[in-house]
Amino acid sequence: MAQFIQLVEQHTQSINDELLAGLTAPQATTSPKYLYDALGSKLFEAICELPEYYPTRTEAGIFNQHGHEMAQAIGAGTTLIDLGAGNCAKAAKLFPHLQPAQYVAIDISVKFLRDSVSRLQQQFPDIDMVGVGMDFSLALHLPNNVRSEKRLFFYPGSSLGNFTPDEALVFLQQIKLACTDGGADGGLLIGVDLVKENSILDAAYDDALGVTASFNLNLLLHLNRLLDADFDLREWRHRGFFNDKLSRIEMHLEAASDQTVRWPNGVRRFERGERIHTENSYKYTRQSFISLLTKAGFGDVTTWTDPQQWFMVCHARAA
Ligand code: AVJ
Repeated sequence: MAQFIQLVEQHTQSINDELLAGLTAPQATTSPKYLYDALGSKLFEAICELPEYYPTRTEAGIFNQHGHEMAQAIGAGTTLIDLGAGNCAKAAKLFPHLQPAQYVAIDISVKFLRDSVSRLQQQFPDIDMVGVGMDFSLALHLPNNVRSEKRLFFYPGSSLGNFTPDEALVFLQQIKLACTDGGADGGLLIGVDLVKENSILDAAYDDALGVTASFNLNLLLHLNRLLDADFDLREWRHRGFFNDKLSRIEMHLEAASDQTVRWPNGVRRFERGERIHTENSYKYTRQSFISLLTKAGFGDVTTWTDPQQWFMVCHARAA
């Protein structure tokens, strides 16, 4: 049986404070982590199937094409630490190549993760598995049953893009520290979405079927539940586009009418056209990302990409 550890669930009070501060700021914002309630995680899985959303498919192609080389660079017997494991499918595909000694799946969406890990454990009964429910964006403190030898942090999907480049640097520095604390031979295997033609980026975050719109709007359902608020979803529109000055996708929810949203300890008036900024997704060039890794203290970087160079997978050593 896979072990499951639930680390410090964020207190209701601090969730409320964080949301209140964000929603009542002149430019309203919410952290992208609130996109992932149980339904949000499912909608994100659906996004990954969309024709316009190239990252998942392109990254999978890179792993299929180069998984063997990656395994050669990394070596067997790692402690594979999956950051934002979700349905654990990406890591599971690497198991035959990597043959990890232990698989540690970390995700904020606790119920979803619990189901994924127990299903995976049945499929791979011989791999020691640990599920950890935690918000690793706050701090990367791992439970002590996580092996310290040969830690390989696996951060696919270009999720690092949710951080600003400054925050990303701090986060990579934390990974680098967690690689080297105790054990040796640590490293990082990370997926990075690359800068490309604007129209391709725009479509990937505003698909014709409207799944990304649903994913974004579902945040309001989640807020209604968390805060006991009264957001009316029909009065909001999805916006998703590439901001090329800042090299990032921005997602917003835009008020379709003047309205007032209320919850027990707060109220916010929105004018028609006013937006809640719900997510950023930064895009890198190969060079800008390698220099970020180097600044964070990683070395010996190997990169793999697809023929169109839309996406990149990097391995780097903490040494
Ligand atoms: C999970 C953060 C990698 O930025 O592409 C997908 C989230 N948002 N469509 C991304 C997302 C809208 C995704 N990450």
